[in-house]
Amino acid sequence: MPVVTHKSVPIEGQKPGTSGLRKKTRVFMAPGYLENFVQAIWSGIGGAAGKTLVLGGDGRFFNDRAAQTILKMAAAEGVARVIVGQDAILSTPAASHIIRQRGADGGLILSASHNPGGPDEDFGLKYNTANGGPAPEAVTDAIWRATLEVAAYSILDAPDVDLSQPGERRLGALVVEVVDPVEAYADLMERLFDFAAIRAMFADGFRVCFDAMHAVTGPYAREILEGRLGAAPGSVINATPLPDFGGGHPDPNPVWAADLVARMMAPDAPDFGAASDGDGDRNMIVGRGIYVTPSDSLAVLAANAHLVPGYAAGLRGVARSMPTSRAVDAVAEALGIGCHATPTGWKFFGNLLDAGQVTICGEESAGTGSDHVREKDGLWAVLLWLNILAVRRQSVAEVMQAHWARFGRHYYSRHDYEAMDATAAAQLMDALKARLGNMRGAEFGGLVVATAEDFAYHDPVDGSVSRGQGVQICFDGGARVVFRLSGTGTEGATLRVYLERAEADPARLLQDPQQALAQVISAAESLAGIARHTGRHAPDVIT
Ligand code: VG1
Ligand code: CO
Repeated sequence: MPVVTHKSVPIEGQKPGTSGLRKKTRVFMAPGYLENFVQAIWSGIGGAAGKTLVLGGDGRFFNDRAAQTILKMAAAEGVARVIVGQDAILSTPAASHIIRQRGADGGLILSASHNPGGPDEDFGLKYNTANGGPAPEAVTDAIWRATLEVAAYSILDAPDVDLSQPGERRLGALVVEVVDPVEAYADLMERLFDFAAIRAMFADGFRVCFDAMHAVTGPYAREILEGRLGAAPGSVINATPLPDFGGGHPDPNPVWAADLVARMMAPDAPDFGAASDGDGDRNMIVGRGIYVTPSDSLAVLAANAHLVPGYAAGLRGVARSMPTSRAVDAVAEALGIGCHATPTGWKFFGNLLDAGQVTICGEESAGTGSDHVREKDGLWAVLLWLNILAVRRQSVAEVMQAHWARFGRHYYSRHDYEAMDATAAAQLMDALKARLGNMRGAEFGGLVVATAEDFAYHDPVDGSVSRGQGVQICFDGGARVVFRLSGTGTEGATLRVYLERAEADPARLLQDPQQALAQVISAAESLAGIARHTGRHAPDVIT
């Protein structure tokens, strides 16, 4: 079969970083565009000839076509073996696991995560390295530079490979190994958690509702929760992955998973509710009558992980992204273990996990994970919660109240202003940064600034420094606000405002979070002048 060379289409705009390249699907579908990025990946990783790679995605529109293109380009490049999920499906954590388990050189993951899918929505591609985690900045920068130089790409002129059944196929000299996307991952979960205890809890009548949001975790949750753990049939809803995720955003938060939250607040609610995102790396946890913020969930998991077989030896340390609430810091302090604050994005946890400095990490955006893979992992968090509940024999609400009574409560919320004019958003951030030096001691909405900084991260493992990771303003008394621009949107700019206030008074642990944060919210507005800069008077999404 001949290798042919075509002209590629240059990639313009935002530099692909943390989450790879995310663009409108039609942009990716333009002839030569996806191919430019794939050719740049080969070049950015120092050539892929002779290597073993993992390939799979979240099943969104164009997933199947993109996988065929990548396989034919891998064959032209001289890649030795590609391990690909059946029908080109792999959740992000499952792909991370297979890279590690099989000792692969890396992997290509087709996903735009929580962004909607379809011909007029979003598509994405990212590269993970041999440790199973998102490529570090040195690699993503090399790939980005290569995109600017690639003028042509090579592809094998061959018919599509049949990915519908497990087994080995050949594409020229390339071995295409099609694997069951769920099995190895489900086996890993079975090694980490006490499946017998969770099974017994389900057998006792414990009811769970898992909303797969028509995204990739459907088959995983069905096999693990209903299959291996014996949860009642129908416990997993929206379980069939659809190319457009049924028209919604596969983003597990109270806005996009409103149906699940409503079900959990109803009188006949199940005991436990959860949802996951497009590519299966995030999670939302809801108890009967109680929504658990991702920051609180991270803290509860860190405080209770020792109850579970995979973490019985205790935690080496924990890490959170800087905007994530400091609830987990309080747990780390009580446990006497280290607590790291990293920039937003999972790749920064990789070095700490590889160096054995942390065991559990998480982000306020509903990503939690551990050293079992090098990605955040939605179903893992759900199973860890279920195992903890099976051991503690308490409801989610009881676990939360006990946690707050012991560690205090960190009221927390994120306000997102989406699809804003990119220039206005940049001006808002620049104006804030210009004033950071004079903020100390100044009063905003009744709160006095204690520290104000443009967050820079000094990686304790490799010494690298990442600057400009968000404006963090802490007030006297412990309240905090963080401003940053999203790096994953595909339209205009998204401003994220993260708001936090710690409460230790036992009589004030059960307030409505938006009310408990009212003063911090008004301080944020007077600090940044969001309405003045952008004309927006309220956020689009509150989580
Ligand atoms: C968002 C979240 C961030 C997360 C990233 C990728 O980034 O805030 O915490 O790591 O998405 O998650 P941003 O730059 O839009 O704030 V996913 O589930 O896309 O892999
Ligand atoms: Co995701």
